[in-house]
Order: sequence, then structure tokens, then C-alpha cells
Amino acid sequence: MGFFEKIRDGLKKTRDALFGRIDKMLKSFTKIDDDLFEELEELLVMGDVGMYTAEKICDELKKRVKEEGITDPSEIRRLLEEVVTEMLKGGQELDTSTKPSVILVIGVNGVGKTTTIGKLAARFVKEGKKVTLAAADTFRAAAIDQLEIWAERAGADIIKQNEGSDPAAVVFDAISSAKARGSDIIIADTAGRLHNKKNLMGELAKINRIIDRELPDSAKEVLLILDATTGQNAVNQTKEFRTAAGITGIVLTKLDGTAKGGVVLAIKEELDVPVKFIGVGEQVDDLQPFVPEEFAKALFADENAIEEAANAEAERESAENAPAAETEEMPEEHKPATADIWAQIDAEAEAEKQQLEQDEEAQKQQQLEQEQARQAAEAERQQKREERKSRAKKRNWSTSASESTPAAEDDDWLRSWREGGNND
Ligand SMILES: Nc1nc2c(ncn2[C@@H]2O[C@H](COP(=O)(O)OP(=O)(O)OP(=O)(O)O)[C@@H](O)[C@H]2O)c(=O)[nH]1
Ligand SMILES: [Mg+2]
Repeated sequence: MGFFEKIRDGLKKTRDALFGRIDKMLKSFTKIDDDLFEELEELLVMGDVGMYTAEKICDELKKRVKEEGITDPSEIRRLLEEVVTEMLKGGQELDTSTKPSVILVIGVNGVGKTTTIGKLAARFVKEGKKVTLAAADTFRAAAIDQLEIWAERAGADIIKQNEGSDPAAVVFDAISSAKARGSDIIIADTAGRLHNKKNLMGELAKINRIIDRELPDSAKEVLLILDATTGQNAVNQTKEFRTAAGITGIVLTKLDGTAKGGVVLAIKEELDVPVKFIGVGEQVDDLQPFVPEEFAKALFADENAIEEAANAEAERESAENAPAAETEEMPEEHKPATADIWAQIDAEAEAEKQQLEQDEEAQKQQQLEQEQARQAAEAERQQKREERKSRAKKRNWSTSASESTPAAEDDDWLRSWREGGNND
């Protein structure tokens, strides 16, 4: 199955919920007016696109409608596909240009870190690369075993120590081993949960420092794994990890199981972090590079266009042979750790932990202010909604909670959104 077919199937729930409603709403209008944009904005917010991003999309749509002199509401769908594609573009490439390159994989527990690493490793091995995995989630013995199974399945090396050992030391060992064996890529797994959040962030900062020290000239990616089923909560997680870990990209997993795929837009637009891969299932080939055009098409294009794209892809695939990846030899010196280095790293880690505490305080204050602004915006929205309801009745269309929805899950996210926005 090709990429487009995979994402089309993986995004089916989001498409049905988001696009299904938008399509129905557009059909209830005979002309493009403010009510149409307000209802569209509301549907986008309900589809986990986020209030800020939904507003931005609608502003851009209004601009284009004016510029292009569009009057037919059914044209909005095509514009939506274009605007969303442009919004999502930029930064999708994964930098693995040096030998070795490092990918540090982080995220809260259960989001799919280890599974994603297994899928990534299999992908690189398939491209002819030599992969070393670092079992730096030393918090649970089972985490090390799970990574070992994936390493075996993918045909990658694995470096591990005992449960409870220092994760930074595991990464250090993995780097040494990768240099000695001439690996192309090191991928490090990390814990999603420690005794407290500060410890976790401190640990990630320490791992980061080891990588920067041992491989100062190497390409480094820090991939934050987010579970799409958590919707807007994924945005909050990105904010928390961003301070400590210097995220270079997002992998959004479990899109196949949720109608909340719109959160991709919120992450890119609100936080300016690119989504690099998406997970659309549990199998090894269910991790796909994120291609904005295809994503927007899978969500907003009509059935015919989707069918055409899937067919074109099938033809392309049968005509093409995947080119072998080229890598450059670059010998690196193996630098052993000394007690001095570790003492210095620990001191730096302590200083960083204190800085993190201060940052966290500032972040809390900012979150409080954002929440107040959100509540004020919601109150205003509620008032507008009431006004609109009476006008919408005339057109026999309503986005009110009494509308019957196709899936039970849809009712849940609709309700949770109405009750408080982010599902903390
Ligand atoms: N449906 C679906 N399931 C996924 C996807 N990615 C991961 N999973 C499942 O999510 C569950 C958790 O995945 P893990 O890889 O163990 O998550 P983790 O982040 O390493 O978890 P911890 O190590 O406990 O922090 C597993 O059952 C995976 O099979 C995806 O894209 N789609
Ligand atoms: Mg794990």
C-alpha cells in the first residue's frame, strides 16, 4: 500500500468528523458570508485545530475569497485544502546527513516512542543504513526488553545497560559503539515517566549534553512523540518539552484511532514545530513521512480527487525503483569518558535543573494568562453562537450539541471541547 493510501485510511476518522461536518455545513449555505466563516471556524475548533489556528485559517480564506472573487460556498473546500497545505509546509525533512547522525526520541509515557523507534530503525535499515539503538529508557526493565525485540525485528544493533542505570551513560556507550562499528544512525529511546517531571527534563538535558559533547559536528534530531488521540493536550506537551529538550520535530502517532488529526495544524501554527512523521497503525510500515499536500488532500479533497491521487500513486510506485541511500564515510575518534567529564556534566545538569524550575514558574504564569484569555474568548463565542442559532434555524442547519453525530467518540470530543477545551 502506498503512502497516500496509508494516510487516507489512517485519517479516515478525522476526515469523516471534520470534513464531513464542513461539507454538510457548506451545502447549507447559498452564499459566502460572515455566518459561514463563523460556523467553519467553530467546526475547525471542534476538530482540534485550535482556536488561534482556526481563526488564522478563516482570515486567510476570507482574503482569498475576496481576491479571487469567489461567491460559491462549495469552492471553500478547495481553498481550505490550499491554505492548510501552505500552513503545514516547511521543515519536514529529517537531517541524517552525517555519519553518524543522532535521533533522540522523547515524549510522555505510552505515546509510542519505542514503537516509533522500531519503525524508524526498520526504515533506515531498509535504505541500507547501519543503525544503533540506545536503550536509554532505563526506568523499567520491560522498556529495554521491548526495544531489544524491535532491534532484532529491524536488524539494528542495540546498546543497553541494567534497569536503573544512568541513561546518559547508555547514550554515551551507544555513541562510542556506533563510532567503532561505523553506524550511520544512532536512535536513543528515553523514559516517558520518572519520579517527577523535573527529573525527567533534567535527564533529557543531560543526554542532550552528552550528544553535543561527543558528536559536536553531527546532525542531531530531537523528535517529540505525541499521541494524536490526546488532541489539544499534545500542544501542551510540546510546550513543556520544548524548554528542556530543543525539539527539532514531531512524530504524531495513533492518527488511525482518532478524529483529532486536526491537531497537526495547531502544533505547526501555534508552536512552529514541524511534524516530520505520522503513525497510522501498529505495524512496522505504519510510520509515514509527513507530506503536507497529501495530508490536506486526505482531509479536505472530494472523493474523486482522493481516488485519482491513490491511483496515480499506485502507477508511480510500480514504475519506480527506490534509489539506494548514499552515505559518506567519516571516521570519528573514540573519546572515552573520564571521571572529570562526568563531574562537570553533573554540575551542569544541576544548574540546568534550577533553570528549568524557574522556567516552569514562568510557564505556569503564562498558562494562567492564556487560560484567562481563552475563557474570555469562549464567553464571547457563546454569545455569538446564541445569536447565530436563531439565524441558522432558518437554514435548517445547526452546530449545537443536540445535532446527532455519527460516532460515539465524536460525541465525547464534542462534549469535552465544550466543557473545557484542552482535555487535561
Ligand atoms: N494504532 C496505533 N497504535 C500505535 C501507534 N504507535 C504506537 N502505537 C501503540 O501504542 C502503544 C504504546 O507504544 P510504545 O511504543 O510502547 O510507547 P512508549 O512511548 O514507548 O511508552 P513508554 O515506554 O511506556 O513511555 C503500543 O501498544 C503501540 O503499539 C500508531 O501509530 N497507531
Ligand atoms: Mg517505550
